[in-house]
Amino acid sequence: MRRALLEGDETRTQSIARQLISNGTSVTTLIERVVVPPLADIGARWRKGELSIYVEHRASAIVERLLGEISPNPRGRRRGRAMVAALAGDLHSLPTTMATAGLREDNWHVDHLGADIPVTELEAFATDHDVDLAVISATISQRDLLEQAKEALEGHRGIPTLVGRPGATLSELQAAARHALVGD
Ligand code: B12
Repeated sequence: MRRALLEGDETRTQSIARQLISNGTSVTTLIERVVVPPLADIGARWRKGELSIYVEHRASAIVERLLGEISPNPRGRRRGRAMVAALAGDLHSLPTTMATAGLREDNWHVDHLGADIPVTELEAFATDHDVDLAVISATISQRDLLEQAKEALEGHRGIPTLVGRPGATLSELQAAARHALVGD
C-alpha cells in the first residue's frame, strides 16, 4: 500500500483494499494498519523535503476516494447518532472520514460534516438534529478552540464530545463512543 500510494497507483490501492476486505479484514483494521502508516510516512517525508507536495496531495485524494468506496453499512440497529467534524482552520478532512468509517462499522448513524467547521455550525446542527454524540477529529494544534467546542456542546448542551488527536486509533474511538453512550 505504501508503494502504491507513493506512486499514485490508484488501481493497486483499490485492489489491495478489496482483497483484504473480501478476506475478512474490517474497514477499521484496514484503515488503522494499512492506510494510516503510509500516510503518516508520506507526511513525515514531505516535512523533511524528501517528497513533493503533489505526492502527498495525490495520495490523500486516492485515500479519500477509497474510503468513500468502502464506507461500511452494517446490518442491525444503530447505537445512536453521531456528528463528526474537524474545527474551523483545520483542513484535514481525512481523519474525519476515517472516524466516520470506524463509527459506521460499529453501527452508529453518522452525520459526516467534514473539516473546517465553525463551532457555531456544530451547535446549530446539534440543535436541529437529535445528536447523541459529537466527535471532533483534531490534527493541528487548536487547544482553545477545542475547549470552546467541548464547552459549547458538552457543557451547555449535554452532548458527550470526544476529541481525537493524531495517532489516536479508531478502536479507541469506538470504545470511547460506546462508553459515552452508556454514560458510565
Ligand atoms: C494529508 C495531509 C494534509 C492534507 C489534508 C487533506 C485531507 N483531505 O485531509 C492537506 C494538504 C490539506 C494538509 C495541509 C496541511 N498540513 Co497536513 N498532513 C497530511 C498528512 C500527510 C495526513 C493527514 C491524515 O490523513 N491523517 C490521518 C492519519 C494518517 O493520522 P491520524 O491523525 O493518526 O489518524 C487517526 C486519528 O485521527 C483517528 N481519529 C480521527 N478522529 C478521531 C476522533 C477521536 C475521538 C479519536 C479517539 C480518534 C480519531 O482516526 C485516524 C485513523 O486511526 C499528515 C501526516 C500525518 N502524520 O498525519 C500531514 C500533517 C498532519 N500536516 C501537517 C501540516 C504542517 C500541514 C500544513 C500546515 C502544511 C502547510 N504548510 O500548509 C497544512 C495545514 C492546513 C490546515 N490549516 O489544516 C503536519 C502537522 C504538524 C502539526 N503537528 O501541526 C503533518 C503531521 C505532516 C508533518 N509530518 O509535518 N495536510
